[in-house]
Amino acid sequence: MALELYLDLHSQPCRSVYTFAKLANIPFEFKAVDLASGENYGEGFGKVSIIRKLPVLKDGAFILTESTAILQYLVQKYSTPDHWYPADLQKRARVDEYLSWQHTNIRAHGSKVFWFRGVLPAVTGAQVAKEKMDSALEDLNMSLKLFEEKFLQDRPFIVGDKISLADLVAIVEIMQPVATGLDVFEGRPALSAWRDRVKKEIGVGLFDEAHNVIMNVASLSQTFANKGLPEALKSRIIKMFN
Ligand SMILES: N[C@@H](CCC(=O)N[C@@H](CS)C(=O)NCC(=O)O)C(=O)O
Repeated sequence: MALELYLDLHSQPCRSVYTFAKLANIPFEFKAVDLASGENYGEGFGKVSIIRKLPVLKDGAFILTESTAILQYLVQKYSTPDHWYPADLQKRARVDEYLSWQHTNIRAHGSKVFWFRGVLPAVTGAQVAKEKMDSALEDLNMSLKLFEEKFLQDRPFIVGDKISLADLVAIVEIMQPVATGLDVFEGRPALSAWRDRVKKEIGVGLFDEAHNVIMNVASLSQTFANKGLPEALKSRIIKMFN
């Protein structure tokens, strides 16, 4: 039975899992879950995961949540090329270090900027207050600075000469605020050069395929503007907004 991946490609962790599964030629069934309509809060998805977040992997009766755990599961189950998640203790630890750091840094900050610039104005009919927006952008800039200075330094990729899961997860996250028209690469030549290398390794076709829906942020905003936010998401988003 083919592996099932429950995904919505508007989500960064879903895009990481999707892109990696495609790159590694892992056969899977794409189980689309529409986060914008709150499908993850429905009865059907509740049987798959009570956490109600994507992505989710289902391998027979085995269900796994958390994108980084899913990526590590795929690497091990399909014995993918070593560079993705090196067997070398310290190189692997570098990948793990980034995968642990990103959740509350680039991913969280990029996501906030995405909501503030790309979605909330359409939903609420108002721009996010300047000081809130400035603070969100400052957090994102700080994360990107740390990414360059601590994780990338002068190496082609995070662990050295070869692309790993860490680079894949990082580029996908960095594209989230970029989808709102924010050029985070401007004035960052090292980050731009790294992005080009990562994109080349992934393949421009697959990269664009994975990012198509998020690049169409106007359509997502319109969906929310027409239908409102799913109830369960609304309170959390409003907290972020206020
Ligand atoms: N740490 C989790 C985060 C999962 C997550 O937050 N997924 C979001 C999409 S990016 C989601 O499903 N949100 C639905 C909701 O909260 O209603 C991972 O890496 O998989």
